[in-house]
Amino acid sequence: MPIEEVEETAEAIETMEIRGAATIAGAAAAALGSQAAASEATDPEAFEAELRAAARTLYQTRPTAVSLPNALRFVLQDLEGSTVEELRDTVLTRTQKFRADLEHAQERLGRIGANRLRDGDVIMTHCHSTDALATVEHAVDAGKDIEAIVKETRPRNQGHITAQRLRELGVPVTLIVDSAAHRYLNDVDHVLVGADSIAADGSVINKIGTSGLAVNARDRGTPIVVAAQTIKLHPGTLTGHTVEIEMRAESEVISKADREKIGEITVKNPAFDVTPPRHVDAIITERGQYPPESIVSLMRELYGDVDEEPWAEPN
Ligand code: RUB
Repeated sequence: MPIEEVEETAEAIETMEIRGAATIAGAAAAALGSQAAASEATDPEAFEAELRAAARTLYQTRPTAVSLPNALRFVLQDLEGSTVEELRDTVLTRTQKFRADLEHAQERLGRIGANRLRDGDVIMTHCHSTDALATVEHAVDAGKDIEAIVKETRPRNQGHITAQRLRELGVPVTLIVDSAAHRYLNDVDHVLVGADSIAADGSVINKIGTSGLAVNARDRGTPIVVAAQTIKLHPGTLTGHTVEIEMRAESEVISKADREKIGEITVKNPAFDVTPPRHVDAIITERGQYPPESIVSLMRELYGDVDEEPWAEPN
């Protein structure tokens, strides 16, 4: 049985108290570490079964951000050790390494992404991405004046978090409703977004509305830049799997009272969408900047031989 901390982390991810692909990955790795530290298993098989069960609880929370299974895989794949103590040490060491790597990767990505931003540039953001904001933070630290037009990002308004973080960095912010994006793209030098998953063909899966924004940006000739650490690369897409798009509750879109007033309707609430590579100018990772079509080479190098689900029960 997973420990309470694992259950609580899973619940917090599912309800979006913990949200955003990088943050979800860090929290999931930490929860696996806690499971290992607290385990009272007396034999290696029982210990590994506990870890797999904890990983499955975390894995089932949100389906689109591949950083979550990538984190679980980093910790669990080919566990080394023949005693419970050795296995525990392996899990704890990997958990710490994963979290440290996550932080370093974002820092490095931020420095690379900041090179694209010039003094006086205006960016447009969608949703709240810590990877995207890392690039702004580094540009600001380098003394560049950056302004931001922030889309509110219905239905959960993650744009409000972005606006607040940008204000903390001293960046002037204009908040707009999502449907005003096209109107303001002429005033923007870069659209800057994050990613939940990146597919082998360079498609970017991110918060619903990203693909429409990218189409509008193409129409206006505004470059669209995706800031995404390599834990956002989806290894399953190398073997033909597609990325599952999470559907969320209709209550995020409309209140019960409004829905009843309108009458019989269907409400759909997909949380993410797919932006094809032809609408993306660059993907910035901690390993450098890539045209979307060439990201597959990096994906093969980093994830070429992954075990797809080390948390599945052995047959
Ligand atoms: C978050 C979202 C973010 C990515 C990248 O969606 O789409 O753009 O997760 O974030 P939600 P980060 O709010 O539904 O989790 O760069 O922080 O990993």
